[in-house]
Amino acid sequence: MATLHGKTPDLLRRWNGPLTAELLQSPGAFGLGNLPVNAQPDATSTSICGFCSTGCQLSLHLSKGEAAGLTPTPDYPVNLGMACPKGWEALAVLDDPSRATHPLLRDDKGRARRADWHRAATTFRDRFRNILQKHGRESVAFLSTGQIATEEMAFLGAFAKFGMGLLHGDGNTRQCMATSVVSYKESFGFDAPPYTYADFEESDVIVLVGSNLCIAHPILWQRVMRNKRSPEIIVIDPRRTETAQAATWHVPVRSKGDLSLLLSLAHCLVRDGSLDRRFLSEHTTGFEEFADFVSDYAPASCEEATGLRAHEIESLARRISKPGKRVSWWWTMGVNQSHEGVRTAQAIINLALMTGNIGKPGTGANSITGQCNAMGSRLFSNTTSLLGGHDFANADHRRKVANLLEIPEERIPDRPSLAYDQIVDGIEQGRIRGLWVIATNPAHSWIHQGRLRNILDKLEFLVVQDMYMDTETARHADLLLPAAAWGEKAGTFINSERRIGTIKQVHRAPGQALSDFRIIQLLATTWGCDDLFRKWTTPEAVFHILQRCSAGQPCDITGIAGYEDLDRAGGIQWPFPAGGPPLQRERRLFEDGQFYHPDGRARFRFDPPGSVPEPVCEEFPFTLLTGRGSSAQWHTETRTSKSAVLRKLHPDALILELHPADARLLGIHTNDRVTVRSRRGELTATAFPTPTMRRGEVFLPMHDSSTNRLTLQSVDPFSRQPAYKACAVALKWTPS
Ligand SMILES: Nc1nc2c(c(=O)[nH]1)N[C@H]1C(S)=C(S)[C@@H](COP(=O)(O)OP(=O)(O)OC[C@H]3O[C@@H](n4cnc5c(=O)[nH]c(N)nc54)[C@H](O)[C@@H]3O)O[C@H]1N2
Ligand SMILES: Nc1nc2c(c(=O)[nH]1)N[C@H]1C(S)=C(S)[C@@H](COP(=O)(O)OP(=O)(O)OC[C@H]3O[C@@H](n4cnc5c(=O)[nH]c(N)nc54)[C@H](O)[C@@H]3O)O[C@H]1N2
Ligand code: SF4
Ligand SMILES: [Mo]
Repeated sequence: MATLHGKTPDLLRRWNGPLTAELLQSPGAFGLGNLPVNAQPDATSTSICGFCSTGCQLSLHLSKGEAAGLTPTPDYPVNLGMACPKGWEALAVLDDPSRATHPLLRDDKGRARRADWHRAATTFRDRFRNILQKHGRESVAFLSTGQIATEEMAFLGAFAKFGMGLLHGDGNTRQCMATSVVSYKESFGFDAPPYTYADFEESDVIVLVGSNLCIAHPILWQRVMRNKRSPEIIVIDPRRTETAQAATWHVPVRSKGDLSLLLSLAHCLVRDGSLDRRFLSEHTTGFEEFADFVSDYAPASCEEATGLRAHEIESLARRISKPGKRVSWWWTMGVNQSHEGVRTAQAIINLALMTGNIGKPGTGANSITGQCNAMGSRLFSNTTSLLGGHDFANADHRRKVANLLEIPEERIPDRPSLAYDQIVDGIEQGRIRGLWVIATNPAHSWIHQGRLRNILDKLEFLVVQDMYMDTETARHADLLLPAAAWGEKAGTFINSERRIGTIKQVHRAPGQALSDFRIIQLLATTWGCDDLFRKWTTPEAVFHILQRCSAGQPCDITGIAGYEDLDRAGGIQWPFPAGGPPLQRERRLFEDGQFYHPDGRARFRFDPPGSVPEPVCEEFPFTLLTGRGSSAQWHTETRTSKSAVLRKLHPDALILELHPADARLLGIHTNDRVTVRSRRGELTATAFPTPTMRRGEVFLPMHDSSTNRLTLQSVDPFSRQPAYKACAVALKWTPS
């Protein structure tokens, strides 16, 4: 509460209490709410970066209470003074004419008109309530995100499910992390990435599967570079990516050949007896069945599926099982975004278990998250799991959380939400008629986007809550709620290694934009359920509520005193229970070999590989891979396109990468225009023939809004995560 800028304490007290539409109309309300009240003029503040899940800390240099510049924090245990271009440009993207500054409400003629918050909140209430009354609680859904503060996503999920009474809400983490969540839950008994970043530095063999670290997590690559053990760095990726080129060995697996490859590696380990027998017998169940199952996967029989020679598979098997060597496995979207993502991720976990490479320095079966707060959304968004990693379907869990929150138990739904793709189907079939989208841009990022865009227009009422007013999704909105962005609000994020860190308000939100926290508070008050959220007054108050919800769970964080404690400690990794061991800066899980299943043992989970949902054929002879294009581009580019510096760091054109031999056959040269067509749509791109591609495979970055016109909606059956990285396309040279 340092600088109140002359406002009366009384107004501040009111501001910290429940937010009402009336209060928002009081003079000066926005001035006060959007001033950086926790920032001392001419001082330095800190925030965790709001782009990727690495979770670098940035030091924000303040002038008159607002950030005038930033530098990466030298002694933060994650980034050690480093940042990638997006982090350096984090402030630059905040000031832009396309920021949403006022609520916008579509009138009868389809024109978006400015509205005040009172009108916006009452319209939200009346329109959604109307739909719910007519069509029942399953007729309205929300789509949340991994890119707002934990306290905001918890408030959102709690208001939507306990206050509005909705049953269905999912988030963009489904596009990204659902596979890891399900694989960890099944294998370990809880969604628990086991590692700490120091493991990158302490490993002898680092295996990256479907992970382009140099582009997607550049500061984690810097951590790899600090490894003094001369590690072998193996990249398993169909493309010879920037990371593969910098590695010691690239394994150019055929796209979606991973499961066969990983099972074949397991076959070799069983055959050669390269196993940690003691670990297997003391800490796992199901190994014997698995050993039996992999007997069919001799390298010679996996050549076709993997696109690799048997001797390459044998060589890889030897490298990952050298006695006494610390092997760490890391995976990202090349694994998760697949029709068989869960079993592929579990095939990695199985290899780590077989070789005892878990719970020790430099080891682990490690899923790297993507968005700045993907881990926060996995534990606290109240979408697929109940607050704190609890289970909606478990009556004891519902009772526990209801007691902690002091709300009636029957407010908590007794089943989990439909998944994202099922919500989309529900809209298409007319069962879902109202949708609230927060901090995600599905009209660009969702798979088979043409279908999605048509479906959005079928909705009776679409509310979009975003920091910009012109995103592909915002353009379809009936009501746009203007959100303050990273830098304009407080809260916490949880990074890939489970480290919780704070974000702070150091910039004034434009116009009448409010933090997501304040928007939800206003909507809850207007809805008339603010009684349920009496104690949810500030982000830090909510943090304490969530700590209580975590008590006794694997993610117990009851030992954290508060935000200041997090800042003092350099972030704190979960778990950190009250009364537990003293804090250490770097901590990994499973050091005692105890997993979270009731018997304390990890499970072997496996299935045979299936066929890809859309195989290539004569008409569509190429497999399209998609992914990150450069370290300067973030997803749908609503933010990164606003920085002149970042725009200079990648090509303007949409680049299609393809193998030179394929290009030659089609008469395509560098910089030629090429039409790329799938069964669902087409686009035009600029050709870049490059030997980094495999024959028969082509690559497009996901940052262009046309890429997902081509992709095929298909999902992993266990996680319902979309398979963005393989569909069949045709190429045609096109005159420019
Ligand atoms: N600059 C930047 N950084 C980001 C993001 C961003 O948009 N821009 N997004 C963040 C988010 S949310 C995420 S989830 C992460 C994603 O981080 P990554 O997963 O590392 O990024 P991608 O490029 O999507 O996919 C990684 C690799 O998977 C490979 N791949 C495709 N198919 C297969 C396959 O069948 N097998 C294997 N083994 N590999 C395959 C692709 O060739 C690609 O190189 O990045 C985060 N960081
Ligand atoms: N083809 C293909 N498609 C993909 C992928 C792929 O590899 N290939 N990857 C998938 C993955 S892993 C992911 S994570 C998704 C990402 O997909 P999206 O989540 O749709 O992408 P973003 O551009 O990050 O969208 C975030 C939105 O939130 C807004 N925003 C930013 N900060 C705030 C805030 O504080 N409050 C509010 N209210 N709004 C805010 C931004 O302006 C933006 O509109 O894309 C997926 N789509
Ligand atoms: S690596 Fe990720 S967290 Fe670090 S500065 Fe870059 S975008 Fe931000
Ligand atoms: Mo992601």
